[in-house]
Amino acid sequence: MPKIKDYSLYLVVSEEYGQGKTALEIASAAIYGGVDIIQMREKNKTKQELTALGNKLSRLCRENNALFIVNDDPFVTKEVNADGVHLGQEDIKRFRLEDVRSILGQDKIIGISTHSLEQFQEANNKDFDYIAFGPVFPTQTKDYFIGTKDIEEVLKIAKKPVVFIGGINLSNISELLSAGVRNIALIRAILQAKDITLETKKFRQKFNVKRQDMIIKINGKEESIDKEIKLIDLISKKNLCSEKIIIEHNFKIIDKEKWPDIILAEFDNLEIVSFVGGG
Ligand code: TZP
Ligand code: MG
Repeated sequence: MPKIKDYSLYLVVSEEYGQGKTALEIASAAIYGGVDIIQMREKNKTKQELTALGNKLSRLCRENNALFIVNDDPFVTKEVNADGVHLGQEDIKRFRLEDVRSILGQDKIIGISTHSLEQFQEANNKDFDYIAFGPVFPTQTKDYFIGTKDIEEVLKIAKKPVVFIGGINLSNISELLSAGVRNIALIRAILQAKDITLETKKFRQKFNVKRQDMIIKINGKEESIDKEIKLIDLISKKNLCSEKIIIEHNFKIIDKEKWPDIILAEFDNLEIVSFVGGG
């Protein structure tokens, strides 16, 4: 199963473009608006600052069912228990992909930036979990852009999710979507918006597909979880010890043997009671 779902809205957060807002403020406003993935891309922070911020962003994303990716550094990624790392072309000269994989393990996401069809082809044959391709449009971050001419070929040959990036805004996103693009990464179009939540919602609406998650209540609190997830899979995703919990689904206690049969639906009510002890 790909670790990045189709129609992901991916926000790259750098305080330097945030017009005075902190990374945490930006990320929470964007998550509230419907962003699926947050990347911490802070080029001017010390390792200590990155770890402190990374821990907070990691928790925020986990609590809100968003993925959290750390730019540049697999060690910080591991330390803050992020979902993955994003590497640039320069980073893969510093780190061997095999080493990054063994630092992070199979379950974590390793993404890579590519800036040409050749780089894309190379990355496509390696152990990356997603590939960013761009800049597709002019952007202040880079002094060049690739344009949209290679998008068709990229999508045709892609063996993993592709995230398009660079100069994407509400006016040009439709061109990408009609070309078959599924995942979009943004910096300025969201960071420089007055109302980050509202702007994110506008991008989300452009996808014109429902989010692939739904709201259910767990112990009285609303949570966003994967659509049509099985109860048993939710339990393992939450790292709950099945020996030490009792589950009430829509006000009925469910026997453990029945957990694999229950598919959760929007607005379901779950009570998960943990107990300690045992023999
Ligand atoms: N890599 C390719 S383009 C880019 C990066 C990090 C910057 C994208 O920023 P913006 O503001 O969305 O153009
Ligand atoms: Mg980098």
